Amino acid sequence: MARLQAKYPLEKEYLQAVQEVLESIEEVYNQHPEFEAAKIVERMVEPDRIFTFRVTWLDDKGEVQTNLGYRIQFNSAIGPYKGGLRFHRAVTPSMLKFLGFEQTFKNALTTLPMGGAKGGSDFDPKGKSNDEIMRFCQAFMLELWNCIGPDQDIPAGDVGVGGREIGYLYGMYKKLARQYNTGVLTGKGSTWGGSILRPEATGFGALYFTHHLLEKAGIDIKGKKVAVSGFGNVAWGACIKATELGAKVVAISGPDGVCHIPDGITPEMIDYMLVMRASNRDKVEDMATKFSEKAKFTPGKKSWSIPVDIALPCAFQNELSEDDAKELKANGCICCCEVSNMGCQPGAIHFFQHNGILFAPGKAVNAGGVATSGLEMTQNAEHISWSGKEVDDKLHFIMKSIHEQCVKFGTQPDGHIDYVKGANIAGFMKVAQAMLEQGTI
Ligand code: 2IT
Repeated sequence: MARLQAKYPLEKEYLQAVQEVLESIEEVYNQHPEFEAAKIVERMVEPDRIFTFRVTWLDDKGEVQTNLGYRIQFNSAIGPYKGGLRFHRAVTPSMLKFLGFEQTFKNALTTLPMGGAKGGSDFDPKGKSNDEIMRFCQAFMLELWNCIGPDQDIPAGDVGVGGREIGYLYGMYKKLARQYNTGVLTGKGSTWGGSILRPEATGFGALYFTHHLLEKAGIDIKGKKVAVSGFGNVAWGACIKATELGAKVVAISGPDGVCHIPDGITPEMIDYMLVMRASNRDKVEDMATKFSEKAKFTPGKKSWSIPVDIALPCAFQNELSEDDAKELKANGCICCCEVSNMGCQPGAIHFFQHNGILFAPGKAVNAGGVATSGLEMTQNAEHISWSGKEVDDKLHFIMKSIHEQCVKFGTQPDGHIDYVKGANIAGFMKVAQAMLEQGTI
């Protein structure tokens, strides 16, 4: 850690992600001198390679705009590089390095053969027209297409990249590569190679995981009040499944504030989340404007200020602070499952773990998204598409297996389950073993 801190002093998120994993695996690592001899950790913390490129495009006024694009191919020990693309104004190499590092362990947990990668751009979708989004995606792919392939590196969506963006990216890829190659991107439309349930998969998987975690603790999810943050793709899927399992989602949020929905979110409101995202306005207040009798908007507040049993951060890294964790606890919260990548600050995790609140980390909870991307790749390779039930059954099985891996590697001598340790050790052991078997490369 000291060496990495000296080398990358400004890469805060990257250092935070690495620190958490190294702390978790220290004990196990020291029991394996062969890992130490092969310098597995020193190799694992550095990406295999980073592509950085300029993306120049024309906005609706005909003015030239320039952004930076990145693809970080982090680790390919257990499969081709796999991970999403994030379009957000705050994207930096540090952010994508943390995400690529996390992705490597998450993908290992899915039981599927996928390595880790992440990419994206500092392009800000907020306020952009549909045409601008399309021109940006095309310009981005003009640089990226040569670095990716169905057996090489398979991008997908993340914050700011959903089905619409994947469509524009794929259209341009196909034109440049002159091959249909559906398996080069996941999250595609269902009529042209996309998997049924991929849009819902991250949220559905997160709720399957939460259900298993609560069940293990002897708690029924039915009737529980849930706070979700964000209103994007992940929050949307989480709201659908939470409601289906009999829980009540009473809060969603945005950069502008929180919407309190005392009687629980309705199917109409869940559908409206999609409209809100497509508008690129980035305002959760729109929900309260549309459903003024059911939802009350408070500017500047987070979902964690609403009294709930279960907190599900679904938006961005470090969105839940130690103070938020304390407020949740004071209001009776019993469980926090991180759905966003690294959604909780280290102080919040520490507080949850030492104050009897069940906590599970993003790389386990949200792995259903990339797992279903893996299922999409399989369908593409076989040139078939599975039914919704087939995909859902497989997703459920995978989430159950991830939960079991966490329990296996995270059960402490006193019997309590440390899900952070469990997820990190399970993911690490698989990648480390594969690296060892493939020699010094
Ligand atoms: O963080 C993630 O796992 C994703 N954004 C999904 C990645 C993928 O390849 O589906």
